[in-house]
Parts: sequence; C-alpha cells; structure tokens
Amino acid sequence: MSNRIGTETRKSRETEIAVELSFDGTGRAVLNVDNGFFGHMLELLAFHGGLDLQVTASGDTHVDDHHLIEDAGICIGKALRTALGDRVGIARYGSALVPMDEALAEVVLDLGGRPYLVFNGEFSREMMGDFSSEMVEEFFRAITVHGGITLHINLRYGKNNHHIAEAIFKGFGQALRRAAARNAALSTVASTKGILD
Ligand SMILES: [Mn+2]
Repeated sequence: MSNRIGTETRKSRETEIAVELSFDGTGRAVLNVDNGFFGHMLELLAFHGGLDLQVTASGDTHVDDHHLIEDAGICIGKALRTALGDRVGIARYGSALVPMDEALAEVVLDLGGRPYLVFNGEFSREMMGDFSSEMVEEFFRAITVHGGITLHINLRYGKNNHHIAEAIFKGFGQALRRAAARNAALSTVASTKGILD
C-alpha cells in the first residue's frame, strides 16, 4: 500500500507555513517553528501519532502567537485531509485517555469527514512560555474544520498547565493513530453510507 502523505503550504501577509506529514512514518518531527512551546507540542503530537511531521512556520509573532498557531492548524488539518485520501480501510474512530502526572485528558475522534470540535478544558495561566493557553482550543478547531475531523477533547482534571497541554496533544496523537490505522479486513470505508466525506 502506498504511503499516506499530505503537504500544504500557505503564505499570507501574516504568516508563512509549510507542512509535510505521513501517516506511515516513525513519529519523527522536523520543526522550524517560531514558537518554542508550540514546537514542543507538535513534537509530542508527531511521536504519539506515529506521524512523520515537518512544519516550518514563521510570521507576525511580534503581534502575538495567534496567527502562527491558527494558520499552522489550518495547514496541518488540510495535510491530514490529503493524507487520509478516500479514507478507505481505516478504523475511523479512535480514542485515548492520557495522564500526565496530575492531569488526565480524554480525546475521542471520528475521521468520518464531519468537522466538529467539542473542547472542555480550562487553563489557569494566560501563557505557557510564548504560547497563549487559549490557542490550544483554536489550534484544534482549525484541525477539525480543515481536516474533516470530529474531535472531542475533555480535560477530566489537571492543575499544571504544561501537563494539561501535554496530555491533550499526546491524546490527540494517540487517538489519531488508532483512527487512521489500516484494517486489512476492511475494503470499504467504515460507514454504512459507503462514503466518508
Ligand atoms: Mn514538557
């Protein structure tokens, strides 16, 4: 079977983003991202998702981190959509319950093509390093809209904001890996409708 690869580039007056990812990789991240904390999260996502992930992202970080994170999410979402292709022969659903010390995140997703985000999680700090805590939700919203993914993120509990973010990003990776896993016995899409889009 062929490798499932997606590439996406985006250049605007605010940011310049390039993404290349493969589902059938080794979890290796090659990142050149103008936000240290975001890079740390993408590394976790790639590793736990079993994704080869290259992201180059620069932009108007003198304003704040909003455009960079959101636009990277758009490109990663689009690259995921491309890499998933017709979504034939994949498990479709995936979930993960990931602890990080005192934090516990539940992540459940459906690669059925329908964009929807449910996000229940609170951060007590405004910033994590150079990353605005509120951008965790915005990043995953961009992924769901542009990737055709239904995603439910429920932070069950947690105190340390770094731990909370890590549990969420690792959980997304783990759930994505399970949902995108190929099932040799499945020669169609995992839907009684016969299509996923
Ligand atoms: Mn860490």
